[in-house]
Amino acid sequence: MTRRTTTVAIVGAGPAGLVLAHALHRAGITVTVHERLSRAAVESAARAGVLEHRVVEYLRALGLTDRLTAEGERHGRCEITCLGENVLVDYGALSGGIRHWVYPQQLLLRDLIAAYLADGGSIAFERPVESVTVGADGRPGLNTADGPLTAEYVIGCDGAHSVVAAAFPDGADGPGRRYPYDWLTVLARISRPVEQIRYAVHADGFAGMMPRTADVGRFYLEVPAGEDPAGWGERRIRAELERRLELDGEDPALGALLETGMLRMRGKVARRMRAGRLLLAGDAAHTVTPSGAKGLNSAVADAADLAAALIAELRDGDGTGLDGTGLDGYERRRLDAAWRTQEFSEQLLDLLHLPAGLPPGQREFALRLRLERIRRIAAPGPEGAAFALAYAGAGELRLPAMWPSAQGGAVASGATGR
Ligand code: RFL
Repeated sequence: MTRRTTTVAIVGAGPAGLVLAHALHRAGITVTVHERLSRAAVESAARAGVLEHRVVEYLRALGLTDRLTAEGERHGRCEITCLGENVLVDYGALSGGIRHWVYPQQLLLRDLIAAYLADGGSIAFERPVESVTVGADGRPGLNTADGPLTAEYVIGCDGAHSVVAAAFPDGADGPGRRYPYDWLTVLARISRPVEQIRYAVHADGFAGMMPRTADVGRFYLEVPAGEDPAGWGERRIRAELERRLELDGEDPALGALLETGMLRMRGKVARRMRAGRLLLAGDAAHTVTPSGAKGLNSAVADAADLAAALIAELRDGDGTGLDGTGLDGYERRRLDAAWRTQEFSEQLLDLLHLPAGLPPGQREFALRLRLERIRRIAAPGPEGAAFALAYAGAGELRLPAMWPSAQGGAVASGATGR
């Protein structure tokens, strides 16, 4: 059997893997992408839907936003309800015009896959990577049903249970937190689009309503950690959502519940994102709760940084990067960014949930304190601006130096550094 080789072997065709594959392929680097699932499965799993400003600008520079900007919606306001008060956070205005795009993750993946294949790239769907190896010469490889493949670099974009992370000689595992609550997740048909994200801070637990498409919304309900979904029938879910979110005639009416699930709430950051020629990006290195809509966005930010660094390394042999932006600094840059993201998400979680086990008689006090913080982030001033910039994803992701729009100096991490 002939020995199969490639330059960069990417494991996983999620947001991180596909964005990385695009950028490397456009730079003329030989890439292979292995994905465990079928193309149909990748293109149909409904997960995230809120894209940061800087992520969309990056995708735009890669020419990947035609459908996104035609079919997606711009959002610059959210509302937080607490103790009967509905506080509008106009983060688009507070940040000086930085807003989100709402576009479901599965549609983005569909677009990325179609564009990559049209560019001459190929993806091995239904080809799980069974194991990752490192030869005596330090050269990595992987094994699939098609046999072994060796590469210059193997990149783990394979999500929270990464086989690439598992192959790090000293492990990649880092500290994590299991939150004292879970989120019941609901995808529901709605009578009209969700105009803006609504977070409800409530004595009986948080609830959230997020936009997705014109007739589908994403809903969240806080439940105790480890809650059995069997106890949550459709009637109970509807009643709790309507009560906690204070849905009235002005809001979208809840139609059929299309999908319900239980999200075990965890945050985790790997200790390492690189071991020699093995590297990690996205959920393979860090998982964050959906509270601030950062998971997909962080995955793309990792991929953008790694693409620029790998292109510099492979084309110019520049691992250090004259300006400190090379492959050698990838792990440090992205672990720092992952911790900034965790910290942002943790602050938001703390705002949205009451402390675990708080007796009912003390909940109003805790809610009133939260209302104070909500009003502060909604008000013009340094705190409102800082929240708005971090929330909407201000700044720029790094384009490879060779990209036409990167001329004049790439920006490593932008204003918020996440
Ligand atoms: P992914 O998307 O998990 O992709 C990893 C891919 O790797 C494949 N794979 C393998 N392939 C080959 N061989 C193996 N051995 C493999 N093992 C795994 C998998 O099949 C998969 O296709 O990781 P990536 O690229 O790092 O992207 C991460 C994001 O998908 C994730 O962070 C977000 O979905 C999180 N998230 C949200 N993020 C946001 O930014 N905004 C949101 O509003 C948001 N909402 C959400 C979310 C995640 C959710 N769930 C289900 C966890 C809402 C939900 C409900």
